Amino acid sequence: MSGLDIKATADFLNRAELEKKEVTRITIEHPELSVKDAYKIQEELVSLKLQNGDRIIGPKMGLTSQAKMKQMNVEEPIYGYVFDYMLIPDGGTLSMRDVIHPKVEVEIAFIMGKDLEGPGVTGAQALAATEYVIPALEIIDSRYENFQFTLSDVIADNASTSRVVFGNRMVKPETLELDLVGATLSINGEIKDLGAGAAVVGHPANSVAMLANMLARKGQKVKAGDVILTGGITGAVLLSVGDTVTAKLDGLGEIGFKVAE
Ligand code: 0L1
Ligand code: MG
Repeated sequence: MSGLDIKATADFLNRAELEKKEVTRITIEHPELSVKDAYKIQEELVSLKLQNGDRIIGPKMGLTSQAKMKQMNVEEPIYGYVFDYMLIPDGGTLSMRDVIHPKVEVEIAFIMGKDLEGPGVTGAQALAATEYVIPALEIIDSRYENFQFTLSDVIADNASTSRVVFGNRMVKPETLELDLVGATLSINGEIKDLGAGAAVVGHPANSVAMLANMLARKGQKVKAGDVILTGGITGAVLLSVGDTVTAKLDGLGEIGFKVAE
């Protein structure tokens, strides 16, 4: 790739996140940035965080809805990583000082009981390797100006991952029809969006299978103990100071957080 320094770009994006400062997207200066090189930048960014002592909670899948895939003109979702410093307890507070222009979406997270190694992993195999499912709220926060990016930009930026609220109620996956799980996303008591598990590539377990198959391309796997965000059931809604966010999911319960200065 002409003239783009992978390590320097990862450092640039990591600083933007740490300093809560929006930056010009990479592809303005480097329109040639490929998906493959974007994942190399993401890998460097993950290494920087690990060197800093941050711990991976698990991978996350993004762009898993028909709407987001169409908007980005892609046929495959993307992945990034959730770190321990990103966790907000259920009922806790997101400080606007820690983020740039956050949005929230409702998701189902999978807690893996067994390793899952691609290629060729199916949704049924992913489900069989899952110990529990839990409700989640993902707060995405692109580091790019105006939340605008190309596919390569957003991959390099760790798929906009910023904060996560996990519910404490763990449910065995076989007790629910996860594609039929309905969810609402309310802000200050008003429903802003709703959806069903099927919004996530037909079934949230398909998302985990796709993740295993994508990781296999670089010799990696989904690991027992990983907590995986499978993708948005609802659309992502912009947050403001003073918001009280609540998600209700059929059979998984209610979770939420507040947004403060
Ligand atoms: O979790 C997601 O689906 C976000 C993926 C990146 C795209 C975005 O920031 O909307
Ligand atoms: Mg998400």
